[in-house]
Amino acid sequence: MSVHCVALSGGVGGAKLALGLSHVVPADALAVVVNTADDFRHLGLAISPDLDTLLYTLAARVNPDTGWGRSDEHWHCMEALEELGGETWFRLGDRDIATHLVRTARLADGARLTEVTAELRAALGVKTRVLPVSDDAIATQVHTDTGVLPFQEYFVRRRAEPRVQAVEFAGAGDAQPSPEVLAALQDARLQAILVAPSNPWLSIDPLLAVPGFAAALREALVPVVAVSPIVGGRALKGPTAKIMGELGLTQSALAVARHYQPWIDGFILDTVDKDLRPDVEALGITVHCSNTIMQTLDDRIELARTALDFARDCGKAAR
Ligand code: FO1
Repeated sequence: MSVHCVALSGGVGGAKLALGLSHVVPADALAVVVNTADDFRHLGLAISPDLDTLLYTLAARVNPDTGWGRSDEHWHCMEALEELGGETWFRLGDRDIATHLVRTARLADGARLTEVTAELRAALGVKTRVLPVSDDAIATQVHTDTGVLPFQEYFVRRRAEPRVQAVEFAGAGDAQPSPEVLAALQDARLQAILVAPSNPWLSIDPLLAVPGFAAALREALVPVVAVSPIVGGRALKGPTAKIMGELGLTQSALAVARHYQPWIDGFILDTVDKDLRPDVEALGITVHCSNTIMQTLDDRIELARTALDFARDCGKAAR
């Protein structure tokens, strides 16, 4: 029997696990709930970076060098934009722009982001459900030593260099999870919820900041298992460890486990962090140690299998 699974994901790191899961879980039994707080309007276009990273990865059309954007990309539009003195700090490839044009037009027609994403997914031949956490706008605002910056200004334009003091998810408190997300979490066949090794503070926290999503997660009667995005004190991708330091946290997988402790049942530590096992278990969390570095497709599939097996074995903690 197939395992019914919901995965929570940000962009590049989450997409790797989602791809692994898509190889071991039948498409109708897998839904990936994706962060939308990185979304923004740029050059008049509605850009949803994490949703697109998931779609392109699952469609085997992602740029293998960056993990975001499309493979076989051309940059004629950016070159022409530069000539015209337009803004080029956020690199939009020609093929990628087509996605943003379709999304922008469909949203202007009144379609929900979930519907547009389903249409793009169908067009790209992706069978796995890719679900924005909400159809309502959520926008990460990063409070830094140089002022409050919209997420992409902080992350791309300023290369995540300013020191982070706090992270705010504007609009999240009033946002509703989409009906599709609630249905996935309330599906009687659901057996596991997996938290991908995405940035807890920038990619997973915005999901939890949507009150109806946090409530549905708490009410789900299945094990919630997180994969650590910190391995040997370093982030698998991006500025997670840097931000942890700036927020006054120890740069270790233990701090991630503490952050997730109120709502997870199991935690996958990389083997190099096996010495942290007793400290994580002392939080009331069941621990599994395995390789979590996903370099190849086989690594992604292996970690997906490991996480599903572990979720089945670890059960639901009494809280
Ligand atoms: N990340 C960059 O570091 N530089 C870029 O110019 C850039 C452009 C871009 C265009 C489309 C897209 O879907 C993603 C893009 N990203 C870029 C990645 C993205 O902004 C971040 O990785 C995520 O928001 C964080 O998950």
